Amino acid sequence: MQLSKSLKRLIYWELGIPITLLSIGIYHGLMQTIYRSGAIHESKMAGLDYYQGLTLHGVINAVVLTTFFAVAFGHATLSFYLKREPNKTVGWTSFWLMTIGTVMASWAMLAGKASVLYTFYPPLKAHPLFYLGAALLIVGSWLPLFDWARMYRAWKKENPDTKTPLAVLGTLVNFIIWFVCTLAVAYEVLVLLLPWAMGWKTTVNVTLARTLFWFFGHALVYFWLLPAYIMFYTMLPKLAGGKLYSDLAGRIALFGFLLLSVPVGVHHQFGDPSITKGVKMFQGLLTYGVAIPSFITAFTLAASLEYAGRRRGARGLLGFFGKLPYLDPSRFLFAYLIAGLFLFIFGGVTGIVNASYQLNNVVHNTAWMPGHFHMTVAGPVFLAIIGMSVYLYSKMSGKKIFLPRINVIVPYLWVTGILIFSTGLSWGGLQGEPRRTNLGLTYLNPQHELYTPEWVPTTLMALCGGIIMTVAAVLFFVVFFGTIFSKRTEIAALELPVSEALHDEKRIPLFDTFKPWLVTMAVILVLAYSPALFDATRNPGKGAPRFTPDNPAPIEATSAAKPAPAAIARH
Ligand code: HEM
Ligand SMILES: [Cu+2]
Repeated sequence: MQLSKSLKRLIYWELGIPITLLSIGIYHGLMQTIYRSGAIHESKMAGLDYYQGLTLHGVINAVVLTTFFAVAFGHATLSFYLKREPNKTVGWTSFWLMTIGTVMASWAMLAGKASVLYTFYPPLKAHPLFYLGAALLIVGSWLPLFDWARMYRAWKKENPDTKTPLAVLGTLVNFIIWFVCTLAVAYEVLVLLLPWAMGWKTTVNVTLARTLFWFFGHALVYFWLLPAYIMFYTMLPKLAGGKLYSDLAGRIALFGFLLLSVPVGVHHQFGDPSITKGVKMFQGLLTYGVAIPSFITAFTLAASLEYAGRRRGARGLLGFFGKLPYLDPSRFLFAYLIAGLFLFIFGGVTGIVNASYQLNNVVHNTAWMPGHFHMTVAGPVFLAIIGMSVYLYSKMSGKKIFLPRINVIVPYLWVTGILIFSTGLSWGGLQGEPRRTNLGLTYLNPQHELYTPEWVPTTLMALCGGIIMTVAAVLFFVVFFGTIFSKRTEIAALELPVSEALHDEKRIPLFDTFKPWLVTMAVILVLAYSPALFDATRNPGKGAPRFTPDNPAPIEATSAAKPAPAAIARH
């Protein structure tokens, strides 16, 4: 399909900006493994301190990259499947809001005025421009949904009896989840944090802020994942040389995510004393509910891959694994997707541990956590994002992939790195190694009284994995920018691999409409979140102290010459 120049340019920028910023994110990832291993005993390097770097790492990799990509990918899938283009004014307005927001927040982080990590929990306080930037990024990412909904309704009118293409359904579900969950964080940022950061309000209800953050924060995880799921369902079977085992399974899974992505955020607050245990229990159970669409996906994809392998001549129970196109440079997207899926097995298993109300106590705030989520967000999500970015760019620009053989091994190198890295972190976590800590200053400094030799092998392992991941990322940058700077040699067109369904069930109206699902979603949300918000407001604990925008220490502490709670709260 041919796209207009304006839309092409929009998608290129939305892919190119975050991948350029990613270089900062990756650099800090490597630095964190170095600081933590005790190879250096410094609080800062190249003018950026540990928490500044960790904030940049989390915000760029997990928020900026994923949001820009989801919007770009949404434009591509809707245009491709509905055979019409989004409104360019809306598209560019959204782009500029997101870009200006990113520039504002990046300035605050690089200037050292927003070292609050990507969760920005009070009483850690950032410069007002950080909060404003985050709000603009979010509002910018909302706009396309309204335009896509308009495109979808127009398409539906012309095709009342055709099933909505799965990729379109997935994109709409994803952005509905995103819209609903970001309402809470927009409220947190604009009503609670910004006035407090400006010095207009004396305090913030910390528990309420955290509860609103996690209303958003778990759904954010699905916002990261759904573009990858769309690729798994609609592209992977085709790339493997087969068909999607069941189209209906994909629809059921997507609506399952719509219902269950948001009302589970309290599972990040099992340790928060203000929230009562009934609420934690209920949301903990709902969390296990999310396992249902996840398992539907796992079985459907496994069956689709088996079908592909058998078509390619595989025999025996598991012979199909040997027949898939792992190293075919012309189908490199398969490599990115399958490598991510493989990591996701471990990401899912470790996630079940986190979701358990009881076991969570063992791993909470330890290195186990980054061990887990580098196998999810830095696993299937990240690999799908970078693989699809270079794929889309190459197709839409008509430029051949630069170094195609290197490109196809990048995902496997990344997986090798992550497996070593995450094993180190998870192992350390089980021995109490904390996350969000520059261990080299104390626990991994032999000169320090807190020196903890048990964490030497675990952090060294994470360092080795981190080096391999960095090499993979650098190779990816070479491929991506090499492709951008090469000459056009082919016809430029937006083309996506499209999987046919093996079982193309007839259209069931319930799975082709949003209304009943949205109503059910609202009911579950009210049930799960009214008691949580009630707890957070009735029983808030101590509020965050008052700050002025220019000083990271609270006013009371400065006047009484006490250490800043902000510095303590990080640890
Ligand atoms: C070379 C690649 C990477 C390395 C070596 C790396 C390393 C690390 C390490 C060691 C931490 C934990 C630091 C601490 O808790 O003290 C961390 C945190 C984190 N990483 Fe990565 N990472 C890499 C890539 C990525 C990617 C691609 C993503 C997401 C797409 C990502 C997302 C995150 C997030 C969200 C955190 C949590 C930040 C926080 O606790 O506030 N990382 N990373
Ligand atoms: Cu969660």
